[in-house]
Amino acid sequence: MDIIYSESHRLRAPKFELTGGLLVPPFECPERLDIILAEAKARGFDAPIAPDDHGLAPIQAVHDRDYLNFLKTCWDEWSAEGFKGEAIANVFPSRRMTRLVVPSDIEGKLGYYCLANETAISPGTWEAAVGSAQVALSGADRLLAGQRSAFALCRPPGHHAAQDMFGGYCFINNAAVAAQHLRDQGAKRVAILDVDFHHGNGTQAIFYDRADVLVVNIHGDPDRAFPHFLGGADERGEGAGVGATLNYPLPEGCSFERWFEVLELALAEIEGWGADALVVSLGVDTYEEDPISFFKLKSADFSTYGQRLGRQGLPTLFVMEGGYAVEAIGVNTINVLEGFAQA
Ligand code: Q9C
Ligand code: ZN
Repeated sequence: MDIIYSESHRLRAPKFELTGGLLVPPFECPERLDIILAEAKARGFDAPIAPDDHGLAPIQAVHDRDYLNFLKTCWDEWSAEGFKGEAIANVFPSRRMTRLVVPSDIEGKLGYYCLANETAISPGTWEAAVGSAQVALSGADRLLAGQRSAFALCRPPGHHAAQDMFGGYCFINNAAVAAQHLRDQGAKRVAILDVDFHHGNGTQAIFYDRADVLVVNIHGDPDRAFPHFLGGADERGEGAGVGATLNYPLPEGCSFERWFEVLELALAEIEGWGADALVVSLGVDTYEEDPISFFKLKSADFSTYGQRLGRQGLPTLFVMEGGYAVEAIGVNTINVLEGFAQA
């Protein structure tokens, strides 16, 4: 299985994340990918391959132009204001703040486009996010060329990013960009299976009214878990997309046995729907030791479900999302890929 990877992820290196009222070193850090690559090498995977440059057009196919312009210019506008720290949003168009006009002031703009303010924008964030999307696009190209699978080792992650919103460590929705690219290059129906611990609210929002992309999420119940305001079992799509969104929220402490039963339900739905290709939003924050999540998967369980994904028999693009138990992120991620390849 080809691994696509870009060094440009290192440009995303904020100093701070706002957590529990404190500015702490971010959970989503560059070392995550170093550890995954080291494990891939140790387990006999070929050296990673740099992505091809697809430009901005396939990103604009998913995200709003004004939002992308904001991401591109945010840091410069913020620092020109004389602010000394990283760009952290502090005012939002929340309920009963209904003037949905983009402010020209950077503090207003930042809040307009932000869905959660743990995520700081720092210099290089835009370049890293674009590079991450290129990794996903180049992974999709492997499937279009007839390969059975590919691993897009994306960073920053993407599944919380919606058409015009960043947050949850995400800026450009890599899985959505890849799925749209597959559609635009000839795939008729694409399924996205999001196994990250957190609900992929951005992916769901992007495809919510569409019948050509099935979006399936298995995640911590939003009553107890980020992103809190999307991901209920009753969200099933709208308009032409009714039935093409599926949500499986699960409770705190969820065991692998239960999680795997739900994976079987999700895969039966995907089988019945009839996809040409599968995009897996691969977050390994379902791990029992993950510092910000509450499922109980053990490292061996990632091999088990990787094998099951392989038996599904679809051309499959893995797109890296979350996973914050940094010491185990390599083993858990490669267990999924190796299991898949064995099946
Ligand atoms: N106390 C992904 O896994 N909330 N994003 C952090 C920490 C944000 C997770 C709270 C979690 C975002 C891609
Ligand atoms: Zn996550």
